This record gives sequence, C-alpha cells and structure tokens, in this order.
Amino acid sequence: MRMRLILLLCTARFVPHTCVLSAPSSLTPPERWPNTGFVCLEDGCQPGPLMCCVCKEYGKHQGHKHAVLEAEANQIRASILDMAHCIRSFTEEVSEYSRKLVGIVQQIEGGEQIVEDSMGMAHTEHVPGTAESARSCVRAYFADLHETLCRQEEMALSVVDAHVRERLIWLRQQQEDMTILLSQVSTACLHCEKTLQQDDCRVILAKQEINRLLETLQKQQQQFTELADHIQLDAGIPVTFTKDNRVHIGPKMEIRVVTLGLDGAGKTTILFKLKQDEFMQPIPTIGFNVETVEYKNLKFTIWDVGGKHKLRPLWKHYYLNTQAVVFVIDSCHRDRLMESHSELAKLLTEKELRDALLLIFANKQDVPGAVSVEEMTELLSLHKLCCGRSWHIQGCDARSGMGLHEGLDWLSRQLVAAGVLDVA
Ligand code: G3D
Ligand code: MG
Repeated sequence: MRMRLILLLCTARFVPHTCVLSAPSSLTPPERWPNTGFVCLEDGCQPGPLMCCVCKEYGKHQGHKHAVLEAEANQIRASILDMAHCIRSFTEEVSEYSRKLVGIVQQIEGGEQIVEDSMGMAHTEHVPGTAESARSCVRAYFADLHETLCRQEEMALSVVDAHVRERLIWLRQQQEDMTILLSQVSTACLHCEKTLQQDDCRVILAKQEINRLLETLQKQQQQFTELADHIQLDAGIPVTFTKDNRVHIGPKMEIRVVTLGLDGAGKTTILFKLKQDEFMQPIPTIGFNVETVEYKNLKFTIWDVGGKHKLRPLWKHYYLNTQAVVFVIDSCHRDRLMESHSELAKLLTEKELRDALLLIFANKQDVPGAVSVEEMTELLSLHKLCCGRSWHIQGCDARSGMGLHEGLDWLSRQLVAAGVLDVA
C-alpha cells in the first residue's frame, strides 16, 4: 500500500512538466492546442488563436499568455486537489484502521483501567483481555474434565474394590468350607481306622454309623467335584472400559439400557424378540418389563417401560446409570410422529441421560407406507434435536427381528472403548 501511494504522488508531480515541454507538430487540429504553449488572445486572433511565434501581428499584440498551459495547469491543480482529497480520506481510513488495530491488541492483551468507586475515588482495575478469558475458558474446561475423570476414576476403582472384596469374601468362605470339609474327612477316616481295629462284634455294631458316614462323605465329594468343575481358580481380574470411562470386570460387559417410546410403538415386541428370538403376542405394558439380553461380549439389561401417557412421568425413575436409551417409534403412525418428537425432545433434556447413547428404532418398517428412516430423520429434525450426542436411527421390524441386531451392533461399537474389547 505504501509503495502504491508513493507512485501516485510521483505521477501527480510530473504531469504538468511533461505538458509544458510538449510542442505542436502543426497549427491545426484544435485537439492539439492544449499542448501548444503560448497563444495570442487579442481580438483579431480570437477565432483561431495561434501560437505567438506565428501570429502575424507579433510584436503589436500584447494579449499573449499561457492560456492553454494555464488551463492545463488548472486541470492538474484540480486533479491534485482531488487526489489530495482522496489521500486525505485514505489517510483517515488508514489511521482509523490503525486505531482499531491498537484497540484490538489492547482487547486481546487486557490491561489496567481507571474506575471510580461509589465514593468517587479513582483507582485502577485490571481488565482481563480476551487472551486471558480464553485461557480461563480452557482452564475451566480442563478442570471440569479433570474433576469428571477423577470422579470416574473413583467410581471405577470402587467397582474394582467391590469386585475384589466380594471375590475375597467368597474365596475365604471357600477356604473355611474346605477346612471344615478336611476336618470332617479326617474325623471320618479316624473313625473308620478305629473301627477297623475293633473286634467283630463292635465292627458289626458300627456298621450303620460307618455307612452313614461314608454316605455323607460321598455326598461331600460329589458337591466338591461339581464346585471344582464350575469354578475356575484364576487370580486374574480382567478389566475393560466403556467409552464413557466406566469399568467392567469379567468376560461380559454389562450395559444398562432403557427402552422408551409411545405406547404401541413396539418396545415390548422388540424386547421379546431380542430375548427369545420368537414372536409372542405382547400385552400392553402396565409397569415395566426387564430382561437380560446377551449379545456378543455384551450383556444388556433392558428395561422396557410402559409408554402410555399416564406412565410417562415414571420414565425418569429408570434413567439413573443408564448407558443407552432405545427410543422406539411406530413408523406407520404418521399422526403420532410429533408426539414422539416432543417426548424425545423432553428425554434429551434430562441431566441423567446427558451421556447416554441414543438408538432410535423406526419400527414397523414391514407395514406398507411406513415412514422411511430418511423421512423420519427429516420429519423429526433429528440432526438438530440430537446435535452433540451419539445417536443412530435404525429401521426395523420387531416381528421378524429385521434391523434389531444392527441396532445392538451400533450400541456395542459405541459402548466399548476402542481396542479394549473384541466385539466382532
Ligand atoms: P409397546 O410395548 O411399545 O407399547 P407393543 O408396543 O410391543 O405392545 O406392540 C404394539 C403392537 O404393535 C402389537 O400389536 C405388536 O404386535 C405390534 N408390532 C410391534 N412391532 C411391530 C412390527 O415391527 N411390525 C408390525 N406390523 N407390528 C408390530 P397388537 O395388535 O397386539 O396391538
Ligand atoms: Mg409394552
């Protein structure tokens, strides 16, 4: 910009000089006159002013002057004025811009400002700049994250501690049982040995008691064998993590899911289908159904809560510790889509479901004319409604089971922290 300005000023300065030096090559055409220097302005010469050097009255006529030069100079003056005007406003613009730059730098850096207190006393006050505010914002975010992580760590450790405690209690109980068993067995052995050394008459008398003893021992041996077959004595504590930093101990990860939606949407049918893989005639759910569905490495505890209008206020009692919400919509009931939308919108404002995954089943896709997944997404403005959370919409037919496992697959992928548990 600075270079351009200098160039403009140079051009302005050189224009008049060039004009003065230029000379006509002939007397005619009038458009060349502005380049001619001196003209005769005497009456007789007026119709066709000529350069004084060729005026036939040269010497008598006094009215020679730099008329054209003057006009040209005036023109140049005018253009310089114009340019000066432009430069002035340009300068103002640049100054204004510079002032703004200074202001922005101040706003970013912050600083001291003099303020008057209620007593009229002036004192300086620190005004934080945007840099400081941004840093505070980052600090607050990470402090919050840190707090959440600490809380999650405490919870995860308490899960491990509870597991270890229960396991040790059980193992110690087993140790005690084994000690008792061993002492019972050795007592029985001693008794048998003693009996063996006695005379025939006493041996015959002890027969019943020995039989009872041996029977008991056999039973205990059987129980012990069964127990030993079922229990793997392994000191390992396999720990896995969900994506929301919950800890899980054991081969199957347990996930708490709540199934919600309007009455008649197909929640119970979905639950039955997942549980038994066969269609049963559902009866309207009055309270709730709860089933455990095992799928891949996951163990879903699914709470199916009644969707009738009167029961909906009860939904919130099922939100605690819920990792996923399955919201079922009847795709062939267009009239009730807006009702579904408002119930879903209410759900999404619940604090306890803030981190819960959302799987939407667009059920009854087998019914001709059912709203497709794409149309449902559009009609319920799902992208807007579910913005900022993990959600997925899955078309399904609960009667045949079509789409149900795809939905659970999505949940599995979302729930298990990457690389921690093989859900394939
Ligand atoms: P709810 O638990 O959400 O209230 P239900 O819903 O599971 O009780 O189902 C309500 C009705 O819808 C039931 O029919 C059920 O058979 C039917 N239904 C559920 N899923 C589907 C589906 O995918 N396709 C079709 N065509 N029907 C389905 P009834 O006749 O017993 O009311
Ligand atoms: Mg039901």
